Amino acid sequence: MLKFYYNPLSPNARRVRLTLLEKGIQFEPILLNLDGDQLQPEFQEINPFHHIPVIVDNGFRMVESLAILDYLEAKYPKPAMLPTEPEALATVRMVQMITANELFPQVITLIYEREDSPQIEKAKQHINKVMDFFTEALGDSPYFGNEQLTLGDIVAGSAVPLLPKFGINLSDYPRIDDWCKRLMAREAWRKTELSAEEFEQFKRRVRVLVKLRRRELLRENNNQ
Ligand SMILES: N[C@@H](CCC(=O)N[C@@H](CS)C(=O)NCC(=O)O)C(=O)O
Repeated sequence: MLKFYYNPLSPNARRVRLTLLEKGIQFEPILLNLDGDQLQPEFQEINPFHHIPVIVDNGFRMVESLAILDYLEAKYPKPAMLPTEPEALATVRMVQMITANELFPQVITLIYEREDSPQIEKAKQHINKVMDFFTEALGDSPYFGNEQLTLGDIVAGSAVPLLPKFGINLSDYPRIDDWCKRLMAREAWRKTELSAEEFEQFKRRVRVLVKLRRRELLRENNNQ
């Protein structure tokens, strides 16, 4: 059976978990606490970059959530979650990459930086830009690029619904707000949603991981 290395607090792992649930793929969940267990040699052998999510399917090991989603789509094509029409496919890809490259780093800033830091206001302004872009990309469609749920919804839908918890009001973006409500009504989203306590735990875990990452970078730079 497909093995899935994950932690329920991880938004990147949630992308994969949502896809597995939406496609009805059977899997064996393997929990990583991310308390240092990801740095142990046994896990580094599975992922030398010590990240979750990872899947192992029929002995084939995959890291990087977006690559895993493509694999799952190709290997388990029903229900189809990638449109084939060029503009629709491009919309899905843009939404995935913008979530990963433009939105997610700003969410990390909101979690990590002090409330009075000028970085917070900058992060919020950038997030507003992303929301404007997403509003245009969604247009009148119920989902990004399609009438049915796509891998764009999976990726953006693991991050955008968290924004109100950071004081970003989605009612300023009515189409995105409706889209979020549409997602939250789905069983896969309800099953993987974080409780208030888990959300606090997630923020604490992010702060620790960012600190560790910064220390690691500093050590690498000093060794150069
Ligand atoms: N680009 C990777 C990022 C994965 C990632 O950053 N995972 C975090 C959890 S959300 C992690 O495992 N962190 C542990 C660590 O950095 O040691 C992906 O999309 O899969």
